[in-house]
Amino acid sequence: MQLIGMLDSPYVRRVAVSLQLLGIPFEHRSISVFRTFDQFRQINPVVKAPTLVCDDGTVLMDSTLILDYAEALAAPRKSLMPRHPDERRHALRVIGLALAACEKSVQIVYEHNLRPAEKLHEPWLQRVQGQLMAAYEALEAELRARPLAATSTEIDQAGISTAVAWHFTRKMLPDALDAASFPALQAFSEQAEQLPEFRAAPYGDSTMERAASGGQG
Ligand SMILES: N[C@@H](CCC(=O)N[C@@H](CS)C(=O)NCC(=O)O)C(=O)O
Repeated sequence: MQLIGMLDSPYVRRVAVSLQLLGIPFEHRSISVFRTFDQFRQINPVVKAPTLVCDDGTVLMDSTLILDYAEALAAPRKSLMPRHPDERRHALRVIGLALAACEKSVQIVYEHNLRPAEKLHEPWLQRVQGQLMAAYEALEAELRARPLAATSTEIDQAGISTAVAWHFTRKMLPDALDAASFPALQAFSEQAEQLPEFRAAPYGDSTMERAASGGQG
C-alpha cells in the first residue's frame, strides 16, 4: 500500500500518523501536488493529496475516506474511533472542527501563494480568517471541557486530527492567530508531536521510512 503526498499537508499527515497507530504497513511517497503535478497525475489524475494506492491497485483519495478504509483493515484489532455513541459524537465534533481549521488554513495559504497579489480578494480572505478563528476557538473550548489523550496507546482520531491541524496552521500561518490565546491546543500539540508516530511523520517534505506497526498495543 502506498500513501502519496507530502507531510506538509495536514490531510496526508493525519493518515500517516493514523496508519502507524492502526498497525497498517505502508510505503510513503512524498510527491507534491504542485511541484511534481505531472508525476502525481500519473498516479491519480485528480491530483489530490493524500492518495492511497491500495494493494489491489485501487486508488483512494480524501483523508477521511482513506481512514475509513484503514479502520476496516484494522478491525476488529484496533480502531481510532470510539464505539460508544456519546464518545463517537464528541470525536466527530472535534474532528469536524479540526478539518474545518485545516480547510480554512489551506484556503488562506492558496489565496496568498497561488493567486497573483493584485487578484487577492480581501473580503474572501477575511471571511475565511474569521472561520478559521471560530474553528480554533471552538476546538480550544472542547479541549478545556474535555482533555484529549496524548499517548500512543490512547490517542484517537479526534486527538490526531486536532494535533495535526494546530501544528499545520502554526507552521504555515504563524501570524494567523495568537498561540497564547489557545493554551490547551498549544499544550496538547506539543505533547502529541513528541509521540513516535508523529515524529516518524514530521511536518515537511521528508519521506517516511517504510513505516509499519506500532502504537495502540
Ligand atoms: N478533504 C480532503 C482535502 C485534501 C486536500 O485539499 N489536499 C490538498 C493538499 S493539502 C490538495 O490535494 N491540493 C491540491 C488541489 O486541491 O488541487 C482530504 O481530507 O483529504
